[in-house]
Amino acid sequence: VLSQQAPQKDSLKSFISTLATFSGDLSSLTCPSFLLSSVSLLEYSQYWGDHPKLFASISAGETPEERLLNCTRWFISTLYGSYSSRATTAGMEKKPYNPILGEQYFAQWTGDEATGDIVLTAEQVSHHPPILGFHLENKKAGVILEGHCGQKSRFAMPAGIDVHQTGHAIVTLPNHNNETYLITLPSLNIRGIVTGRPSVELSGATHIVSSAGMIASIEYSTKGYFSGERNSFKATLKPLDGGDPFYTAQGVWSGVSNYVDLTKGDGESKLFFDSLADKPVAPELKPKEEMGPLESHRLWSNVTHAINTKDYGTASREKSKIEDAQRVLAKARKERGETQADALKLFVLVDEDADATGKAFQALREDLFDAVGTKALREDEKRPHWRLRK
Ligand code: 0T9
Repeated sequence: VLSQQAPQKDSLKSFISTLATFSGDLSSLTCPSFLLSSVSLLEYSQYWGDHPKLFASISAGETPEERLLNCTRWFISTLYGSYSSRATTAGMEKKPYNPILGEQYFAQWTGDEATGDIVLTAEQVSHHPPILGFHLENKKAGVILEGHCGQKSRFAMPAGIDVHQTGHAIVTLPNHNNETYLITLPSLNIRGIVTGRPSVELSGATHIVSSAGMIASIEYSTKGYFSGERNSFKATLKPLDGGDPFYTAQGVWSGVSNYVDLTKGDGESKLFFDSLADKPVAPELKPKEEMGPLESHRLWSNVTHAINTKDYGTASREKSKIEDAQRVLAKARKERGETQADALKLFVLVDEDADATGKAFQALREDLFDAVGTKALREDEKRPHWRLRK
């Protein structure tokens, strides 16, 4: 059903025909104005922290099995914000701003005595191709999450887009002898473009490999294969040495899921996570006047104001100003013989094995390879990583 007004229908039609010649870089897509969002993609990194209690709970597990279960639950809790919240609240997925190189986003969640605070630092670490770096830390609980992500996309018939995420996330627990978890990022499909109401579905799998020698494999189903519902998943937690699974969890990541402790033998199914009851917690941001010129809200504020007042002419002019200034900077950088990484203020580019986290990553990637084969982390992962500057 084409639910849009006539002018929107026209722009939607021509948009869909341009999709057929789509190059693979989503950031270069020109969308009809009703599909323009007024947030920067860099801000999406805040979904990692939107369940602060579950984030803190990762280190609270008494055994490595329990910590892997808590890590899996926390990860499942981030999916609603990341992949479903925009389509749920705004009615559709919209195209965020393509962050500029070195763009910054800071946020914080203030917890209570027991939970501790989370501090989020994010920076656009590459513009060609677009890659964002993120770092979240709860010092009190002893949970660090860091990683980077980019996207590779292709047009998929009929009028959908398949998105593969490059990059990964790593959880480190300093109070558990630096126990480390490598998390692979799910693939997604953008559906509903023809009807003018794009939304995201997850496909494939996420693997969480822990340095304690165990793995959680989360499989997504778009067709309701597991439960007949949208956004279903099924997770199996087991030792890497081929032993029996110790937990399973399944259900709907944007709704209710349950888990079973297989070591108990009673098969009793308990509540795992209820996304409808346990809503995302919005982080605190500093006032815009106190933000630096590279911080997303301040940087894009003219474009945001224009989009929010539906003044799309001004929006596109203001956006071009930012992009033109970027081209000038990129040219000057090239002339000085500098790389993109030289322009970063918060993160640094390091060799994969430059530090303990990098070495842990390499070991976990080998474990993952042995456990599930090549597809989980592809060759494009064998490249330098970004770390928060010390
Ligand atoms: C990292 C996340 C990522 C970013 C977004 C594909 C997408 C950009 C990348 C992968 C976060 O941790 C998780 C969630 C959603 C992903 C976005 C969904 C989406 O549609 C956009 C792309 C760039 C578009 O905006 C395409 C335009 C579309 C709305 C109309 C066809």
